[in-house]
Amino acid sequence: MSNEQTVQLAPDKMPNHIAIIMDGNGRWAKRRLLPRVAGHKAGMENVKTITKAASHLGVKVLTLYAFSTENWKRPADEVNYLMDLPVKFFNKFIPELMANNVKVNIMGYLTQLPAKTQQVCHDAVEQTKNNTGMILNFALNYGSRAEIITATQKLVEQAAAGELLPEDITEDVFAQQLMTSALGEYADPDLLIRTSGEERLSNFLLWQLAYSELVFTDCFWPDFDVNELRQAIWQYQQRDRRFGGLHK
Ligand code: V0D
Repeated sequence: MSNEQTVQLAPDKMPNHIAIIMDGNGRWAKRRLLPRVAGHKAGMENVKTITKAASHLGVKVLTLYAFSTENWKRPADEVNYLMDLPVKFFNKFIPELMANNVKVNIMGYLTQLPAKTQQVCHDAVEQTKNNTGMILNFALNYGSRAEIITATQKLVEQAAAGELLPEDITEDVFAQQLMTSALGEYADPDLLIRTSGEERLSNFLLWQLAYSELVFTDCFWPDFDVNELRQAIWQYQQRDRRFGGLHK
């Protein structure tokens, strides 16, 4: 990867919402003959680096896929370590999030997480709720198909109560039931980045990524630095976004 040079970005074409699938922590560790959890720890440190960089670049929302509903299939000790990362993250980084005016949002099926993980997530949202800068949006125990099913269940409940007719269900009405509705006008990512060479969505934001630009890099997440971020944004800025139409 050519991350020696800093690419020139167009300030008027910055993506408002960047979503990242933070892949490759285990492979980063393996390459260094370290245990997988050392990769997760380095990955967590990099969340701080990229949060700061994105905030300084003027990004409005940074969504990070931290733990999927499928990650429970990993060995128990690895899952236990992962569940402690939000605690470690906030103990270490809350002052910096405050200094950078970053507001934390968390989406996912949080009630299935250990009580202490839920508590620290709740505390972080609470402590940063009056910050007016970038939204740092963690997807935790998140799965996109489950999110779409939950949204559908809520709409069917409204319909069964006689509060909603089939023809009332528009894209906007449906999107209001998704977890990203908390992000308001920036609910849909402009740019999705997946690190570590895999080129698939893995049940992440299937509805919301309908018109997003996708950028894949071979870089492992702990090595994905500010210059890698700038290069991904540069790629985004070279593309011609059409949103299904013929012209912007
Ligand atoms: C491990 C790379 C930050 C991906 C980043 C529970 C895999 C490091 C958080 C975090 C994880 C989550 C919620 C929150 C604050 C911080 C995190 C997990 C994994 C899974 F409110 N990094 N991080 N959570 N990794």
